[in-house]
Order: sequence, then structure tokens, then C-alpha cells
Amino acid sequence: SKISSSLGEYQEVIKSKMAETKQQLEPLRVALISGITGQDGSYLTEFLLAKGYEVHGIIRRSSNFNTQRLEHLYIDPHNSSARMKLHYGDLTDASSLRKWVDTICPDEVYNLGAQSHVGVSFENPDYTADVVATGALRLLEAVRTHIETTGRKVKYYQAGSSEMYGATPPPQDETTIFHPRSPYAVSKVAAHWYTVNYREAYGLFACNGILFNHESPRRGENFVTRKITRAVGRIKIGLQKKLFLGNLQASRDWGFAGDYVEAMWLMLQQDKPDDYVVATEDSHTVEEFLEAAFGYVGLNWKDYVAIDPRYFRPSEVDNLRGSAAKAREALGWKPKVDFKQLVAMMVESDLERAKREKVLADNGFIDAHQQP
Ligand code: NDP
Ligand code: GDR
Repeated sequence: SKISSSLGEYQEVIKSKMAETKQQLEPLRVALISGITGQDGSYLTEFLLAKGYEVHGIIRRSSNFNTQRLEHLYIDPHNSSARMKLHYGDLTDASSLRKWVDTICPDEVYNLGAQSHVGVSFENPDYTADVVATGALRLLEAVRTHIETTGRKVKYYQAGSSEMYGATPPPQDETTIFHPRSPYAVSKVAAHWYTVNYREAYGLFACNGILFNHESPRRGENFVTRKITRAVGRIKIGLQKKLFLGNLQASRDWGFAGDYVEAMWLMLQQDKPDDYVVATEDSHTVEEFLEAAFGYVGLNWKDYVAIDPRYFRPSEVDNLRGSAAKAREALGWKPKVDFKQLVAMMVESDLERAKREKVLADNGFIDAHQQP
């Protein structure tokens, strides 16, 4: 039995050495991501680095650093082992997109960049259209002209959204008609059709992922799930007393962002480009999210939540629940994290964060009343 166990160990070593050699012999695959500093960008970067990719990201210039979600992945570019590289560019600047596509020569381009807040899109409609709709067109055009000049193969992923279905009732799948209800959603519909058009007109390997809401501890703090879990952490620790929200009756199909980035990658690994819905097929109202999140720490949300009409939207999307049969069957994709686990993951993370804030507040380093 001693001999057979040493043989087993020996076989494992050989297997891992063979995998290492295979990776060294295969050409390094290169990905270019717009929106790398966002929630999905950070999870996709982790995922692609683990698969052995070199990952390039387009970041926009801001007066403060906007790379917090990537800090744990950052290796100084002077170090030869750095496989994530960041470049200044913008979806509103066609020349920057073309320059980086030509310089980096990516195998896969993921267009995740967006002014992605639906409520804000009513306040900044033409900027939203410029980034979300025309930005996608600019990046598609950069990829198309790069392919035309170099003859290279480049695959393109477009971050589409369930918001495109808007007023059309659930369940929503790839055949459901779009009825967008915000400048953001209308812009995503345009980006969707630009992508389809580049596939049909130029034979581009271009896919639309129609992703339903996906959240995580890295979710932007002004989206409703994160706004709630941040407040739960702070209220539990005694840093906050009230949470102001808008429409609590809207229903969403909430999944975990870490699961969804795998679906993006899978779409680009297929023989043919296509469009796919990615969803959990389970939906809950904002009120149910409140119940689950406050309930997780033993509190009743009704004691803390107040309605502020400024969070109501001029036109609302009432009910989204996807049907992801196509992704399940064609991509072999399914979500690993369910609603309850997602809420727990986000509340626990924000509880830890609130504890750290409390230490800083108690020692006078931050103002405890500054509510996020
Ligand atoms: P985030 O808002 O977290 O990230 C958006 C990213 O886009 C950030 O990196 C942001 O940069 C970047 N960006 C904004 N404006 C520009 C610009 N002008 N030029 C270049 N980059 C820009 O979004 P998510 O990660 O949640 O979503 C990723 C994509 O998926 C988005 O397109 C979103 O619309 C779409 N989507 C998201 C869903 C979700 O539930 N999360 C569901 C369906 C679709 P900075 O960090 O500087 O702000
Ligand atoms: P959504 O996400 O609009 O679905 O877009 P968000 O979390 O902003 O809103 C979900 C629902 O909650 C209601 N709501 C509030 N929303 C916010 N942000 N703040 C509040 O205080 C509040 N109170 C109630 C909203 O009215 C809405 O009904 C997200 C984004 O990530 C998009 O980029 C993406 O395309 C879609 O998901 C799928």
C-alpha cells in the first residue's frame, strides 16, 4: 500500500508538470477589457488571470485612483511576472480604443465599460448614450478595422442587460422583445444591435451576453443591494440610524457577479458567436432583499427604512426574471450562488467593513456621521 500511495503521488506530480509545460508551450492568450475597474471587470480579470491570460484594461483618467477593486491583483508592470496591465483610454475617445487594440493585439475584447446606473441615466442621458451606445460602436469599429488591417482573429463580448426587456413581463429569454424604460436601457439596446450588425455585416465573432442583475461585495454602493447591505453593517455596528430608499416593490433576478463572468468567457469559447441570457431564474422584490439582509443580523428592516421619493425613477422596470435555458444547454453554465448565499456573503463583508469603520470613527480618524 506504501508503494501504491507513492505511485499515486508521483502520478500527481507528473500530471501537474505536464499541465505547466502545456501552458508554457501554448501561446499566451491576451484579453482587453473596458470597464476593468468595475465590479465585473475585477472578477473577470481574476478569472482570466487564473486561466493563464495576459489581461489588459482600459481605465479612464480620474482625479482619484479608481483601481481599488484591482489592488489585490496588481503587480508593478516593471516586474516581468505582471500579467495585468492598465492603459488610459475612454469609450468616448475612438482614437484611444483603436490605439490600444492595435498595440495590445488582443484575442478577446470584453466591453464592460458603461455609465451603468439606471437612475443616473435619467440625469445624464446624452453622456450615458455616448458611453454605452456609441462607446460600444467605437470599440466594435476599432476591432473591425484592426482585423481588416492585420488579418488577425479577435472575439468581442458585449455586456448587454436585462434592463433591455424593461416593460416586457417575465420570464425573459433571447426571443423576448425589448421594451427599454430608461436612457441607459435604450443605449444598451443600441449596443446590442450594433453588435448583432457587426456580426452579420462583417462576420465578426461578436456575442451579446444579456445578463440579469448580478451583485457581490464589490458592487457599487449606490445600487440597491449594496446600499442595503452597507446600511445593515453600519446600523448593526451603531454607525447609522436610517436607510432611505425608493421603490421597494420592484422585482429582480439577482445572481453573483463571480458566477456571471464565467458565462462571458464561455460565450467566446464556442464555435459560433451568439447571444445568451444569463440569469438565476429566481426573482425577489427589493422588500424581500431587505427582509433577508436585515434578518441575517437579527434586525427588522421596518424599524430603519424610510422612503425618499428622489429615488423613484421617471419610468420603472417592475419585474425581471430570466430564463437561462440556452446558456445552460449550450454553454454548460449554471449559477453556483443562490439568493440566500448572496445576501449572506454581502452582509458579512459589509459587517466586517463597518467594524473597521467603527475603529476609525472611535479614534477620530473618520466622521461616523458621514453616511455613504
Ligand atoms: P460598474 O459600474 O461597476 O463598472 C463600470 C465600468 O465602466 C467601470 O470600470 C467604469 O470606470 C467604466 N467606465 C465608465 N465610463 C467609462 C468610459 N467613458 N470609458 C471607459 N470606461 C468607463 O458596472 P458593472 O461591473 O456592474 O457592470 C459591467 C457591465 O455590465 C456594464 O456595462 C453594465 O452596464 C453591464 N451590466 C451589469 C449588470 C449588473 O447587474 N452588474 C447586469 C447587466 C449588464 P470607473 O471605475 O472609472 O467608474
Ligand atoms: P437596476 O439596479 O436598476 O436593476 O440596474 P439598482 O440596484 O439600481 O435598482 C434595482 C431596483 O431597486 C429600486 N430601488 C433603488 N435603486 C437604487 N439604486 N437606489 C435606491 O435607493 C433604490 N430604492 C429602490 C430601483 O428603482 C430598481 O427597481 C442594475 C445595473 O447594474 C445595470 O447596469 C444593469 O444593467 C441592471 O442592473 C441589470
